[in-house]
Amino acid sequence: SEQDVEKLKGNDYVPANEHNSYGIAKDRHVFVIQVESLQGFVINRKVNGQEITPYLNALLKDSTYFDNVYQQIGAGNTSDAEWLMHTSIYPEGMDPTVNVINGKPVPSLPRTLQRNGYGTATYHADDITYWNREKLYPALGFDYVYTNKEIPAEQEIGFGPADEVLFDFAAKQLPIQFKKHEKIYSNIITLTSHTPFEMPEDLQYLVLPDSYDNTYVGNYLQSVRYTDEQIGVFIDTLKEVGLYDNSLILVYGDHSGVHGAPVTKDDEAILLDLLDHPYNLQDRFIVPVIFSGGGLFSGETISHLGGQIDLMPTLLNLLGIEHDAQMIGHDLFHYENNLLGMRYHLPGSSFINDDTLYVAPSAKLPAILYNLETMKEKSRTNKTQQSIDNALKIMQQSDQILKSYSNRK
Ligand code: GP9
Repeated sequence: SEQDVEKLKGNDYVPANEHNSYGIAKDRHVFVIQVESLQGFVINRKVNGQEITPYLNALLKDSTYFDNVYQQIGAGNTSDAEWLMHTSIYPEGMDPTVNVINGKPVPSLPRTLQRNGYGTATYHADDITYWNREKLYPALGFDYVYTNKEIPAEQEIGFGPADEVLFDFAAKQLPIQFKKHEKIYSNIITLTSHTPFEMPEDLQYLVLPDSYDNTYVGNYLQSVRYTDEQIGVFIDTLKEVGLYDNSLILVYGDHSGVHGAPVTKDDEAILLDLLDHPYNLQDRFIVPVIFSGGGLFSGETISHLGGQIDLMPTLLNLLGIEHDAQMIGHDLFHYENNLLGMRYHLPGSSFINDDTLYVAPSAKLPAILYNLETMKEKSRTNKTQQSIDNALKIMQQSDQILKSYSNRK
């Protein structure tokens, strides 16, 4: 039951008056922007004297920024992040979740918003068959689905039209949506900052040292800088048309772009230069989470430990809306502590809690325990063993729910 999950996580509830967030965005329009490969380490960071994400950094002044939230995707990468956002149930892990649910309707954020008077639309500029989104989107129940069939095939970079084409299209849909719905939910999945991050010369806005030329990380920074600007342009559009002050906006990263060990020694040196420490698992797995919207937030940074599983409950808390099914995640405003099961990008039964990152044993390597603050190895205690057991139970509970969805008639 829900209570069991709470008990397993051993969470401490932060009283509501400390972060007065319940229902503060009631009846507002909702814009969720899931950003391809956006990692936490680029936020508020400079390279060669220039901000990597100047537009998001400026947005933070009007936002609450959660800077300690981990990616939790499985083999379905971007589509698993969409799953986590829209169900607050763990992804399957070794298979893309969409392949397990097989298109059957599931309790979801779009359905809950529809019951509360919202029209719901999702936008992604790739072919809908990538990650079987032709099954994922009906399962999640969006009213409107816009992919590369509708979004103009202009300024193609990598997999499809550049993010500015996507955002421009989404902005142009707004008046059409408002003809049919009083309140709208727009879910926008960006694409341009996808590996290998090779941007046309004229869209490389950062002036980087020569040593960054043609490196994986150098290219990554350029593509993130480009997408950051397109998010800024879209938010400016919301301001211009008078929607910003009546909207709740969530921007977050789907998963890492710089995976595992950097590709070359040059990349390693660049990361060391940028971060002042060797690139570690926290740098790799933390995704930025930014809640914004006119007049709602005052630039606070909250470091409660969280995962993508917490995005939906946090959003619904701000809207003051109840979901009609169990969510595994938490409202990030109100839970200081957390126990996050990890799988796929770390071996199954790995977890993160407030002081530990536990990497479960794999076929090749024994288990490793890290002190989460120092990222130095530490030894196993009874308490750790309890957390390992609890993390496994939480994931099993979530899997039961997933299974019940896939067995639905
Ligand atoms: C594919 C795009 C990228 O449509 O969303 O997916 P990824 O390769 O990052 O999982």
